[in-house]
Amino acid sequence: MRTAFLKSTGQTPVSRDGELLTEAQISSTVQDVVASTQFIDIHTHLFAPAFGKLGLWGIDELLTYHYLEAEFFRSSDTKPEEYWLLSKRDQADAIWRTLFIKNTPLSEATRGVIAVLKAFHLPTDRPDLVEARSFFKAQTIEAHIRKVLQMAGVSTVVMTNDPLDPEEAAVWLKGVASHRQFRAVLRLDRILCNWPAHWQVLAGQGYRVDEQASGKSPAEVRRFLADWYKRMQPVYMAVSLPDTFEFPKETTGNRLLKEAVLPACRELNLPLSLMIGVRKQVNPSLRLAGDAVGRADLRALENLCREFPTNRFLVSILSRENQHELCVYARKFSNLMPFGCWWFMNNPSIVEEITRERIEMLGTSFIPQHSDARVLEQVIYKWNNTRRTLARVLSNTYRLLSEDGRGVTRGDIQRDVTRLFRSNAEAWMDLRAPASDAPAQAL
Ligand code: FIX
Ligand code: ZN
Repeated sequence: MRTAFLKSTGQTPVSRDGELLTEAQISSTVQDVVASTQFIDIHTHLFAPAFGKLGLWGIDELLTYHYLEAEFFRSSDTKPEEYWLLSKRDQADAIWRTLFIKNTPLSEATRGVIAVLKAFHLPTDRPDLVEARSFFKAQTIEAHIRKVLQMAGVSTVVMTNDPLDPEEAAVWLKGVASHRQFRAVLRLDRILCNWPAHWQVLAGQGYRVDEQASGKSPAEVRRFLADWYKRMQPVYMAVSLPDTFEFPKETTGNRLLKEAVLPACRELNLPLSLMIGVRKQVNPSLRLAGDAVGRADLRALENLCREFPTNRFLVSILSRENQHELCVYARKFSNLMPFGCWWFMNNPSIVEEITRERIEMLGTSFIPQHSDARVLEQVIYKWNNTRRTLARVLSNTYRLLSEDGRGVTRGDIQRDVTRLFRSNAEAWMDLRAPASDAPAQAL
């Protein structure tokens, strides 16, 4: 796919590292550097092969992505309650027929499926999925993962790992071999956002906690985090927070954040990822597709960054209306790292707007994108879209710099693209491949 990316831009010859680029060379050099640099994908819902069925891939999973399910219900007479009774295969057939045959696949998510089919030289206009299904059926997951990440230009995939998800916890508790290209994250939504529904799982594992998270509970949650740190070797801890998140505010979640999670992150030298702005289940009948977005009050973030200056906060905000103030806060707090164009933000028109604003206010001191991929092959189109947009934004910025009086070399561009898509993340978390493929500690 990246070769196709290069070809699609009608390259003029690019220059060597130290030579000042002519204006005509800037764009082609940026394209070449963006296309040839391997990126780190710092937030996904993908899983290493050892997690078996938790890892989603193939055409039926691509088509039943919750972004496409939301679009399907707008263009079909099928009611959600009827759709959920269908098999995965029948759901995929219904979505293919409705969004790709009866209608033109113009949305970002439908175009993404077309881009994946094209990347594997599969037909993109067939009335059915016979050929696509037989192609994916013929793949073996380990080789397929290597191929897909190579096509996407991604060296490292950061997962989302929930120690309170029974299916996933079972894999970790058995001991799971680490994978060279996958790193773990300790996801804390059930602890920080829904303690009353989940505290008994910790109690059941021997942690002396209670429903009010009183007494020794924060210390015991800290012990739980330390135990799962040993088991998972996460590169950061993470939580998704609603648009109504406030800090400070007397809540169980905030007490656990302050007395357990933030001290644990300092002790273990881990950033905490805050993903703020989700309005959960505004339409429950759509299930995973039923979440929406709300503008958050980022003074909560300001208070956290100021009150905990030795904690590092990786931050992605869901509302477009919060993006400019996130950049302002990043200028105030160097322990705040904005990352990605998350979820409803991950559309080329908005990615362009946000990335230009970030470069204008932060230079290269931010992480422009993550894929949030839930299905393996999505990284192909999500990262191709990012490369296409970033190349345009960066070329324009270098042209402005050149006009303002400072020449640009290929070496400059390589250093900047590497910082944006690799070293900013590497400076904040230990992304080196795990020591060996020995199983993570099964305590
Ligand atoms: O909280 C998250 O990690 C979100 O990215 C997901 O919950 C969301 O469903 C998603 O996949 C968005 O792209
Ligand atoms: Zn996500």
